[in-house]
Amino acid sequence: MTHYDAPAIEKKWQRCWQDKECFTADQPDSSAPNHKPKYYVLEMFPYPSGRIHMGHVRNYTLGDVVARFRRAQGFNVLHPMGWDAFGLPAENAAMERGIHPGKWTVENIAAMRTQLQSMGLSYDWNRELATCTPDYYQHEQRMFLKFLDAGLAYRKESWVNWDPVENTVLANEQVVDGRGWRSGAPVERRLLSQWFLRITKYADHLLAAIDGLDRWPDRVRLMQHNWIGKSEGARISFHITDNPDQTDADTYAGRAIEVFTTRPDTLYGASFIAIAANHPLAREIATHDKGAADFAAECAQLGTSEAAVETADKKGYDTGLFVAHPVIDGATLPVHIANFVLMDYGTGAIFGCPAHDQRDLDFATAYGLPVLPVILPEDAPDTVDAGSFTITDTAYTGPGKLINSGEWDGLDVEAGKQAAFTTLASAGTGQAETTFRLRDWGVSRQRYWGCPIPIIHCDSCGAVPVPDDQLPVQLPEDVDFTQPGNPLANHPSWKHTNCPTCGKAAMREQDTFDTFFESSWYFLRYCDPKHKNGFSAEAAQYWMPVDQYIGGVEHAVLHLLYSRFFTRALSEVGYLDLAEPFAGLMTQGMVCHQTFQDKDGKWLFPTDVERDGDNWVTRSDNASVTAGRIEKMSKSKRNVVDPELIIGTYGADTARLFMLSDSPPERDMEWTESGVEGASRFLKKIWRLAADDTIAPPDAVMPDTADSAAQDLVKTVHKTILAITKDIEDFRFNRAVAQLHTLSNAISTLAPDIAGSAEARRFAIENLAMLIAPLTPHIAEEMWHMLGHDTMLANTDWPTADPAVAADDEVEIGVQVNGKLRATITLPRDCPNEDAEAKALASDAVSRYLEGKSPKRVIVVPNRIINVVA
Ligand code: ANZ
Ligand code: ZN
Repeated sequence: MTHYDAPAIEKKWQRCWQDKECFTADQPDSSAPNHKPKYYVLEMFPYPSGRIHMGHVRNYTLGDVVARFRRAQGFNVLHPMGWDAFGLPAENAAMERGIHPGKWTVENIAAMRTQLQSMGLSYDWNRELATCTPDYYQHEQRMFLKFLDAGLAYRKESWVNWDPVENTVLANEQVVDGRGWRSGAPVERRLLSQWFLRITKYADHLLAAIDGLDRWPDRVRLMQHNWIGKSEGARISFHITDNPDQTDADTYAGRAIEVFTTRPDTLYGASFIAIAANHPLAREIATHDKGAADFAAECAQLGTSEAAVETADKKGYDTGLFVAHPVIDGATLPVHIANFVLMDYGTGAIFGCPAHDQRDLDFATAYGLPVLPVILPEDAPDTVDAGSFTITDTAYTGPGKLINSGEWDGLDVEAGKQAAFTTLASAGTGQAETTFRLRDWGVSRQRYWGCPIPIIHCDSCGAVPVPDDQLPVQLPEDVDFTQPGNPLANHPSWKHTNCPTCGKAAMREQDTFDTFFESSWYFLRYCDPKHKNGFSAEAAQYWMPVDQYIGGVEHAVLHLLYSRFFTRALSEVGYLDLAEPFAGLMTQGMVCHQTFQDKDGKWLFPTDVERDGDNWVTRSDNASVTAGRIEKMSKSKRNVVDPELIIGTYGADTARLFMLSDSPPERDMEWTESGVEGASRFLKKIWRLAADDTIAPPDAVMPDTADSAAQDLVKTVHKTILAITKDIEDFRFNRAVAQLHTLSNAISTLAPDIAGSAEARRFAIENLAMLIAPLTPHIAEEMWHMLGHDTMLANTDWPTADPAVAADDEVEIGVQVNGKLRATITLPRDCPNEDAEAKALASDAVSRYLEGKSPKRVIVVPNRIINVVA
């Protein structure tokens, strides 16, 4: 070969790695004694959309570097790949193009597998899985039934977003401005009976264990923390009064409205009670009060998402009912139905204290309710007191002293809370309570392309589990996507069956699981992908936890939390014994690209434009182009680059190298043509180094007569090994790339004809191949063979450095005088302390500070620092 022919090289080595099964993980129970420590590296598996994008390229390159590096270091590495294959896009394809979701998915998987394989990723393909196969999902049906037995799954009525035109439930993300994303119809809220997993059972545990996840990004830990959202406060009962002006009051008098609050200290400032529109009391009132019913319908259009509720104008409906204040004798508060109170948080009812809560203040202002401050700010000027302190349009939420609060006056917020607990407890109207923001996980979806929920509904026996010998419940193949609604429900025969308990005609459950169900345990399936129970406890115990998990930060909450729940729940029902699934987590940044628009504002692909001096023009007709911001690659703005095109043009190694060189993995990076060109040039350069026939043959030893420049190169190699090892361990791949550049420069600038040059360069190029192998494995393997090896570099140990050789003979160390750095001096490494002291004192800077006097003391920390006490 006369030049670096990436496509040929890459295909050759991909085939070779596969033939030699270089990346097959050893089973823990294999007969050969296996002393290797295990290392499980996992990238979040892709949804088989049909084509890989640059985000995938980045994600899988990062994982592959770790996998190849750890393998070279002597670990038994598990590095699997599979497909998160259930989900809505397949159903959309079915509706739009009449192709069966299963067929569409299988075709996409095949196409994407080929693309991934062209990247040279070191996966153990024997463990590949696709979650849409009965072979996979049958295990979740069994898991679910075990959860049901253990009380970890249950059925409950719950509110959903309902699209009245499509006749289907919508996920929160499918509700756009209160309308169905596809039909555009105003969304309604409906009460449906759905299955839930009891994640809240572990709320405290999931929260506390975050502290132990010390190899997770702080940002993700915080997000998990907030999502679980532990709130400590009180539950207070407000009793409905018998109000003579109110005709329906009698029906309600004496009944209590339970309220959850984190601020019982503000109880004296309460001016109203607000309940959610779907609170049982509100629903009861709506049955005979048209105004309440209309208001509930209006609220229903808001959708169920917290974000929608947060941003909406505060609106309410006065029920005309009153409750007695639990602490102030004779005082009453009006009861409103309000759009900002959520039914599924706390108790679905609040007491409003407008002075100290912004939402309550907005509400009180809109409806003319009193605003009584009960906390005087800590930093209030002396001239302001309980009598004169007022709140106008901003609630005060900070610390301070209680005012206008009877015997609690003068207490601070914390003491006020304690006083409230005591008063409420002795009156029997309240007690301390902890609430979590985390809710149980609703897993029912009214969709076809998901795992069927293995339940049969019988009029006499209720919800009956499908008996084990009838599992898996498989999806019917012949489904009709032309009718609106859930195809499983529309199927003429599939749903009809007999009750396993009494034998009477019964109906199958027609919902399928949320697709997060599949991704909550796939990492366990990889441990033992053929096992009849999903996975064996032994295999899971051996491989788990995942040592390094890598993926997008968009999964920082739900997927990770559900997986953390699943390992706990599966442990509880006997599958394994493990709490945390992912010991290390790396969340990669986005791949960004400049955006381009034509004169009409239409987005243009980067391949449609070219440079024209300082400007950009269209390739087709030289029309002027506006170059816009650098943004996350997205189809809508067309600022995407097709990985297949890059790999086809430059080769996978170039794509991988550029992905790694630009920025640290957790940061966003910009994809640029010049960056790709640079990576490509570098690879051509190192290929030529290996092709150079002036280097020494294998096993050549450095001659004693070697020139010092040749010896320096050897030293540089040892240093580079140490540095790159550390860089890869620390996920600083961009720094590793910079080190490789330095090394290759050192090699190419060493004069070829000096003594030891040929030997030093052979040593350096061999190590260069080994060090770059995790990053750009194909060219590394090629160089290895060009250098005369017939072993596989993929099976070769990571190079080790001799720290003595790597160490510099001289060190630069700082000299402090009375704690301040005054000078930097160069000393021979490990020189005697007396010499170090003498040289320090002799330096100009130090002698200037000593002014001829001798120092009180000199402390030498060898090779690090010298402290002079004057
Ligand atoms: C009275 C009060 C006075 C409140 C005050 C706050 C400030 P976190 O911290 O998020 O738990 N709340 C309770 N349940 C609610 C629901 N279902 N929908 C909307 N809001 C609800 O917030 C707890 C506070 O949020 C509670 O404390 C309650 O308002 C409100 F000066 O009670 B507070
Ligand atoms: Zn029955």
